[in-house]
Amino acid sequence: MSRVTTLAEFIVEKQTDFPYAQGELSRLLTAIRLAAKIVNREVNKAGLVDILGAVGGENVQGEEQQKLDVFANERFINALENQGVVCGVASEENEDFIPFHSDMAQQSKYVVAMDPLDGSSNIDVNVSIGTIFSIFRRVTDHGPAQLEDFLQKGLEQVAAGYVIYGSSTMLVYSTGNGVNGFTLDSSIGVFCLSHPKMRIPETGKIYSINEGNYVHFPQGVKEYLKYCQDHDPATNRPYTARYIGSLVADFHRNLIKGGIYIYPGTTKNPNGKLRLLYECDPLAFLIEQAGGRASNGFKRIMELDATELHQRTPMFIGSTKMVEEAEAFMAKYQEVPARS
Ligand code: AHM
Ligand code: MG
Repeated sequence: MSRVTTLAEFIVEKQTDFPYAQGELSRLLTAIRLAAKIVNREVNKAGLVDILGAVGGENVQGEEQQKLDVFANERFINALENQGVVCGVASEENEDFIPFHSDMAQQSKYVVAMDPLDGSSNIDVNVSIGTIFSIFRRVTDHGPAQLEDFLQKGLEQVAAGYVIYGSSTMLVYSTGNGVNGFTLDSSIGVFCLSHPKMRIPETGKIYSINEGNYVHFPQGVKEYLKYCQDHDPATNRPYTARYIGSLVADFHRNLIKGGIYIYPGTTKNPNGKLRLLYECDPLAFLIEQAGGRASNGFKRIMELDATELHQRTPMFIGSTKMVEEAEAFMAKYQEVPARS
């Protein structure tokens, strides 16, 4: 039997990449790993809990049912707070960031921005969902986290990753030295290295976008979609459309197979829907680490200024050549997004 590398072993091995971190980043990743397993356990029984909780909204223990995204948020925050590995967390679920006050937390070097359960509208229909996280080194000296610790450019990320709760559960992350994917062996509760050194194909055949919003799209996106659907065997067109509506799942598929995911600005929402700090920046970090590209149609995602915790941005992300093609259409029709 070939030797299996567990995520725990891998994190310790890679600790030497960050000699200045004195194990802090490793402990942080360990906290995320633990929370991911707990959330995975709940996600897997989501349908069952719904049935049990259908009468009066309580489960068999008489506990009030919690929405899974709230549960995931609490688990990740608790894991990070209990380990004292970050001085604060910003989450999609909380309007303000949460500063931590323990002695250890106040001394720690990092903050985490996260979407604890992305695509949660898909839970009820048994479609893959995910957790996305981004790790920054704090800019303040010590004490509980401050807003400026979070409002950093994506370029400043120390690490980023996601967990996909799908047909199997995977944790995919990067500390800036390539991207590695670990699949949870649920029989032993251990994440095992299954996708070492992930690379996105330079080009692909898949485009992912919510075409239902077509009428509101900028002209550049409309023209690019026409291009995707044109018949041209030399460039493998027409491409194929795949859209789950669960960002992590759409991203994960395109990372492995090659493709482009677009959530553009629209006439109704010029900055699109996705959030810069905990959805776009971490996935941009990963895609670049895997050899791909991410922009708002004009500018690299990781170079965008962060001015608000829940700021939105259009996003074009995936195989380098496909993103460049889409950007060329955007440039041709020059519709610069509201925030650039
Ligand atoms: P959420 O953070 O409220 O779950 O919303 C984010 C989700 C992404 O997972 C997905 O890619 C996108 O919203 C889908 O949006 P739409 O339904 O507009 O296509
Ligand atoms: Mg989300």
